[in-house]
Amino acid sequence: MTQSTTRTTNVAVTTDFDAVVVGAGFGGLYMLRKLRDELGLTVRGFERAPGVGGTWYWNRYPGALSDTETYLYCYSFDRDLLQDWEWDTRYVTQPRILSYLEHVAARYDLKRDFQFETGVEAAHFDEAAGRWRIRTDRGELCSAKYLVTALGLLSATNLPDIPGLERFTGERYHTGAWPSNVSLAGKRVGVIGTGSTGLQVITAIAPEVAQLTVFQRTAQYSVPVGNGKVPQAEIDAIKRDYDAIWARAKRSMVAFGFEESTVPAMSVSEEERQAVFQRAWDAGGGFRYMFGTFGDIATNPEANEAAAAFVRAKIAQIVKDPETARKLTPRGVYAKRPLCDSGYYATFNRPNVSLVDIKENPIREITAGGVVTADGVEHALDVLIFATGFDAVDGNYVKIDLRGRGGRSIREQWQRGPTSYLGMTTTGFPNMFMILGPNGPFTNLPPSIETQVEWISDCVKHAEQHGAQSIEATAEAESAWTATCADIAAQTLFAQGDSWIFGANIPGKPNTVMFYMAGLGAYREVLGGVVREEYRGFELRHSSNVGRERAVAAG
Ligand code: FAD
Ligand code: NA7
Repeated sequence: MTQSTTRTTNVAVTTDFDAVVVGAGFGGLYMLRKLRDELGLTVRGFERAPGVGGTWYWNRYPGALSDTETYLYCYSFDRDLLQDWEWDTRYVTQPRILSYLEHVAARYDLKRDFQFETGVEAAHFDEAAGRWRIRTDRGELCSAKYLVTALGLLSATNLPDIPGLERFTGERYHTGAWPSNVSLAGKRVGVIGTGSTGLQVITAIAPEVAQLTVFQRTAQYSVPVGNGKVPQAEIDAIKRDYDAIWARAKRSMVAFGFEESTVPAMSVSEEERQAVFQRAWDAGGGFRYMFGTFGDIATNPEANEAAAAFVRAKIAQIVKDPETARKLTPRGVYAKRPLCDSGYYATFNRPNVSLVDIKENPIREITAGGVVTADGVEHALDVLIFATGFDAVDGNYVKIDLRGRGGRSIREQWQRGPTSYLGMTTTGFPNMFMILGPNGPFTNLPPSIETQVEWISDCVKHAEQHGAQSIEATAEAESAWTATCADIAAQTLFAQGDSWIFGANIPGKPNTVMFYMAGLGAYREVLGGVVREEYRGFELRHSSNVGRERAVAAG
């Protein structure tokens, strides 16, 4: 396949590849391996970070932990890799996940084709040539027939625009871009944000800091994560049964490994309901609590309220100060990404931890020495931590000057909210594939990433076998997929949850569906059907522009 290098009259070097992959997290690493080692393409990877890992490179904050159980927070594509990976805790911390991904990169010799510390700044589709013209932030130019973006769906950090932010003279960090050498011991620390990340960092640092002030905008429902050592016999049993475990996970809805309930919450007695919630609380895991207890917590308001009330009662039991307990108690629907923690609510019983409810008492400004709230109090701080999340899903896309046919930019394409066909392609952007693009599955992500990488690889193979210059989703297919995702989401309570899942966390961002919520099993069936129907919803074009093959329109 093609690879050439030419020096132009400018300083830039132009290099032509079959494919460019952007991002070196779970998605980009596996994609590069598939395209290079299985399809035999010439591939160049670009990654802004100095190393591999993606999420697990950037999120080095204390307490960073996957809340998918260890045995399913990994790749399944290589049985030997699965057997060789040694782990011993139910959940896996950031340093372990990072070393796992570094091991993967070394094992398959992936780093030699990645260029690190290099951001992709622009990618334009050249219609005449049927190639992507790519520019990096080092001023390099290259071209590729295929562009695969594995930019991460929780990767573009969200730093809120709070008055005075730049005046703060202490240390300031965002959890999603955490440096390696931070010491918080003995310092006065403030944390803004109480999402999944906030809960983790707050719980982890409370014992070591002098004073911790938590600025909470919305109280959260959270259950224990239940981390701890896993007995060797259990690990051995998992490794023996791995094929069946992965097959089940890939057929399931959220792919977290537990048995998903189909029992309606209100079909059992109050006593039985409480016992089911208690068992899930004891076992640990936010997704287990939402999807393993009853089948309708995320869809039926009455069931949802029962699950929420159980957590509220736990907060009342755990938190000693009634005023703090009141502030920590969520009142609304239980419909954000389900959270779990390692003792979050109990952390507020510590004498060095205080809670400021910034809905009742908003942040007025940030000063050189701390945070001033509406009541006029200045909370003096040495360190201010933003655990304020991400511009999720499309955040990294709209930062790139990404242009498809007719020079249309992705920002124009998605001005009313990001859309896709199958979570991986968008019409007018030929030969471009997104890993975890908008309206992909809402699950434990590595199995969804693997599903998409394998599907993309097959799709590229199909286009190559047909001698196509390009393959592209039709507008009809994309509209139909968007409508399907919206219909499914409308049957859930998530739209009421005001979170990144619908883009509701970023001021001014259109509030739209960003996930396919019918689960991984259903998603895989859809993908299989598309392939069986000769890539239904895609159009192949050939260089002469004659003999365009139009696949059967999406149904
Ligand atoms: P990422 O790992 O986000 O990698 C994307 C990479 O693309 C980044 O390294 C970024 O630097 C790079 N990039 C972006 N734009 C450019 C550009 N223009 N040029 C060059 N490089 C670029 N998922 C779960 O399933 N279970 C969990 O328990 C879980 N816990 C999480 C905890 C935290 C704190 C966070 C932030 C996320 C968590 N996730 C979890 C989601 C997690 O992001 C995914 O599981 C997975 O790691 C995503 O992999 P990825 O390769 O798609 O993207
Ligand atoms: P989240 O879940 O988006 O949480 C962000 C938190 O920051 C949340 O408590 C927000 O409050 C708060 N926030 C956001 N903007 C502001 C402003 N302007 N002022 C005060 N507080 C603010 O991000 P996470 O990093 O915790 O988790 C994201 C995902 O990554 C998570 O689901 C896992 O999948 C991993 P709000 O609730 O919006 O009122």
